[in-house]
Amino acid sequence: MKVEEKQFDLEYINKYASQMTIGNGFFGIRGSQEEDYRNQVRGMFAAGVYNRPLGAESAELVNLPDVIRWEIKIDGEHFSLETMKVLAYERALDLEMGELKRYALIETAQGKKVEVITCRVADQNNLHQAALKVVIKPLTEDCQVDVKTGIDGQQTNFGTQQLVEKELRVFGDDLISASYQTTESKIDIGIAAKFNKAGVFQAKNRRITASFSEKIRKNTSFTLEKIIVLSTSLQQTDPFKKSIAQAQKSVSYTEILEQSMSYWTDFWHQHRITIQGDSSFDQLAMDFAAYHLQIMTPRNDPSVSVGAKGLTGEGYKGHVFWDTEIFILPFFLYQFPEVAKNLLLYRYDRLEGARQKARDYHYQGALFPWESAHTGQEETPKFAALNIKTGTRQEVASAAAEHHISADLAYAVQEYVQATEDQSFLETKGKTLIHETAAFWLSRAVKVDDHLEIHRVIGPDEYTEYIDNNAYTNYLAHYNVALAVKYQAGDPLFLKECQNFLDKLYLPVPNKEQLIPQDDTYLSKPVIDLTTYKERPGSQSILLDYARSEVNELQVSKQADLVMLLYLLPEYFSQPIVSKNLHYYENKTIHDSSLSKAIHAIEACRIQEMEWAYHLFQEACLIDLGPDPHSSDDGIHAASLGALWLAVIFGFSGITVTNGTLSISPRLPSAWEKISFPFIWKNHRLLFVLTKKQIVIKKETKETLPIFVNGDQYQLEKELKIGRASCRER
Ligand code: IFM
Repeated sequence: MKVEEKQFDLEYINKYASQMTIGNGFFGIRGSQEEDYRNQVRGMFAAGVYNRPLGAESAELVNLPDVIRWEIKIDGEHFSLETMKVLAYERALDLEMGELKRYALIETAQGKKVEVITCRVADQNNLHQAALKVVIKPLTEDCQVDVKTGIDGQQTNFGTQQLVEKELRVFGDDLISASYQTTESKIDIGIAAKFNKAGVFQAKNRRITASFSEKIRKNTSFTLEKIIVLSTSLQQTDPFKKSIAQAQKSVSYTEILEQSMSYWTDFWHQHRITIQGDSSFDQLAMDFAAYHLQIMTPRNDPSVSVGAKGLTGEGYKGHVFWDTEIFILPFFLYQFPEVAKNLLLYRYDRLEGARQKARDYHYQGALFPWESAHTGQEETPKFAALNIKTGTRQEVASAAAEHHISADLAYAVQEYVQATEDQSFLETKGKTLIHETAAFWLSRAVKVDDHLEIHRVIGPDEYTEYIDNNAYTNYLAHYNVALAVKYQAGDPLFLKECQNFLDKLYLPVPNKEQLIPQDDTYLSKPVIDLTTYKERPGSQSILLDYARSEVNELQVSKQADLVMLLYLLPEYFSQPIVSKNLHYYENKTIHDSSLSKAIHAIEACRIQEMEWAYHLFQEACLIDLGPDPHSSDDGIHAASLGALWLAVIFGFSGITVTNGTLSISPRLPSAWEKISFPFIWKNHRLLFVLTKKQIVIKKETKETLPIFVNGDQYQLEKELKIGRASCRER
């Protein structure tokens, strides 16, 4: 269970930094190299620490002061993987231990061979803490070692300074500390670092450093440990004092590593999807996804949510999208239901921002921001990057028109309530979320003759802007309003209006070719050959040949849109319709968003095109783990990692959860012998073990649980074993 970097390559430096992030849902520290290299982007982020810098139109997840830089000199020569002779090199993020470790054997200019090992680990119990270590061992001759490290407030978000330095202090000869405040959001940050040796301190230009010098004899080691404590005023009063107090009683690197190992051992034991089959890469991809989902998501803090890059980079300014509720939340819902609830509470607590946005656009109810940060107000930048040829900026229309997010949240509330039967949440918060979002749709629809339509929206496919009757949006809006009726979320007059909406809203149905139109005009637009663009998914290379406005007039989808609808509401569409539409829309979809391929894979599973499904799944696995050197430079693709989990559970394992009922109908790809995974459903912890010949479902609780297997209903007591006869062979 390791993500490995076999050789140092500057071209991949930022991709590995994102992949090899350590963290614990409270903070993330990018897996950057300890030394400075050209174009390397360092990063430490804490959930919810956003700031809107002066003159900026939206808040950014603050790139906090750097703590991981080690400036190492051996006999006065700067340690560098670029300039020194490297005899051996290996770096790996060990997912079983949560530790990132680098081994380098170098030869100095004087011909001395020296081992340099650096490692770091995030504390999983005390979430404010991380541990770092460097071990330097001369193998051939004695040498002089100098190491400098510290807390570096010169760190910026791509040049934008977010923090004001308040105080720098040292304590004794082994503790340095720094206090900062974000410039606009006024969040206080305290960072302290405790060493296992006495250092010489210096503070200059927003940096506080500690230097250590020793003469090291051949075959003995210089070992320096640095325990970091990070506190913020979001959780604690006087975070500066708290970080110092905690650092003063901090423990050793080994102790933090041991508790991290024990945490991850338990995590893998309780929550791992295990795949036995031809390719060990599939298992690695699933472990990578689960590891990142776990470190990107706050464990017990409803005041923060998950950004599109988790806590691994500055991409999308750390903003929260529909990615969280539709792609990431299900992993938590079926593994850690309390965490899923917290993600919904984050939205509930920002209802006022959503109400305000609805009012601003002259609608009723709650229109959630397309991009959200700490306040709950809309954070989507109004314009994309400057086109340096034309000097113009393309408008980002998502805030104004990508309204499906409100229905997506209502959908997630229903998923949560269905899986947990948490009546208390439904009564106190869920119904309000459903009511407010339904009220938005009532005001959003327009009357056309005797029916209602929804005009000028952007569906999930962001290449088609301001279109009418996007099927995804209309169906999800309908679903949202139907939930209001189901739960009687409103007074009789409101419920009557809801019923009228449900009766009158136009829902696109299959045409005579069995195609559901993605929107009113999509199917009448010209079709172009997408082969070259589909060969480079995620690159948006079509925009080099066509202007956005031209793409808008073609049958070209950026990402799963109609197929997303098929995925979310499987009970609405028959297999032949799914098949026809999946084939059609796959040919029109470039997959320029990472939220796409895994969803198409799930639908391919549902029509039992297993080789195709597996191919799409494997391609989705490559989004962060593939050979493209820059695909994840500014952070991993959080929703895509969530979608991989969805693909295994709702695609290959064939789980469906509709109308409060759990069903399974597995269809393993030929490359897999067996998969097993835990799944929490209505407070029962289930364990599924699936092979091509047998389905085994186990549970520990006493009460009987009804479950559908391959269409037949069973009563699950302790264990259910269903053999070959009722397993569909594929
Ligand atoms: O939310 C997504 C959107 O669907 C496509 N563009 C990227 C966003 C953040 O991941």
